[in-house]
Amino acid sequence: MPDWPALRSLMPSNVRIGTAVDGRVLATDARYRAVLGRDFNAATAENAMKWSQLQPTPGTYVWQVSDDLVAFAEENGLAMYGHTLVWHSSVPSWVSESWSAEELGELLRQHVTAVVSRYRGKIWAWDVVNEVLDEDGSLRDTIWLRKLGPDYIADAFRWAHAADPDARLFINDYGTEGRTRKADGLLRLVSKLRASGVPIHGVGFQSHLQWDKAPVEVAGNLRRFADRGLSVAITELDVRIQLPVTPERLARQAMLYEQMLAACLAVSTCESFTLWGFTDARSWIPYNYPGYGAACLFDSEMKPKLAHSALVDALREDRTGAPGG
Ligand code: 9MR
Repeated sequence: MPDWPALRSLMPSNVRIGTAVDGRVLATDARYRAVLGRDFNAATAENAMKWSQLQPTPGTYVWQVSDDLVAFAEENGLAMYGHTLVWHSSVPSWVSESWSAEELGELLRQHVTAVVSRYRGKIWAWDVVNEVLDEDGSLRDTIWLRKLGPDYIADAFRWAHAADPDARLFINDYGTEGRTRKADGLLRLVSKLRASGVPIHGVGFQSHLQWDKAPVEVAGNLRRFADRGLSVAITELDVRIQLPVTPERLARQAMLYEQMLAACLAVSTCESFTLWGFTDARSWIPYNYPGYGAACLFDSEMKPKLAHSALVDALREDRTGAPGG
């Protein structure tokens, strides 16, 4: 068994430490399962709960990978974070603009209702809508906006709430963790939704970072949302390094991981700190950013990197809450 300090045993009891989980790797890799169950107390399906995975052809749901992940989480004391109900990407090709607005709205309602109902009581929070904003803070031009108009966002929250009234409902995006125009737009959007009584409870900040670029004023930015009565969460943190990996780059990476944790712990409503995968052996980065890699806490041999010990040290020094389990 591994011999490093388990992150989950060091977290304050009111903040979860999570990671994206690749459902197919979970099924086949015992070492992956061991580290997941030991270091983390929350899990997000990296892909298994996306529409294209759950309903690749009309009317036929494929629940297996997602069900297995939820079962693993239950057996190992991990809280499940659901990702994601409404997105413009990873939608099956049969969900297209050839449907009428009314039909497409009904397909979306059915999808949200079916998925949330299946896991009612088993998922503590859902990313209800994902990446609905453009860089300038306006609504992103997607199939949903074009066909259904801007109300699709409020509708999705209402449908999700009806299907599981106890689930915490989040809006999730990238490029919003620091103070950016997009973050300002997000604040405007969630304030409007709250003012109209839409059941939205939290804001997820993905935080896909690069080793040599730090987001600006993360804690202050998160606090703006907390001040409006919303929970906040770091939902998809990783820190990609330009190859080759050097000790200096690993040290910068460790610093960024630590700064993001500190920002979360500094905001009273930050409920979870989630990484987008925990091992360099299984990360989306090399496929999407050629020339970059090594973005996770563990290397491809599942050895903890400097970033892991930086988090351990930071948590041992943190006095903001009692240790959890
Ligand atoms: O890591 C995910 C990758 O395996 C998938 O191919 C991709 C498309 O579904 O999505 C990746 O995860 C994304 C997440 O769902 C939303 N935020 C950005 C993440 C990285 O692209």
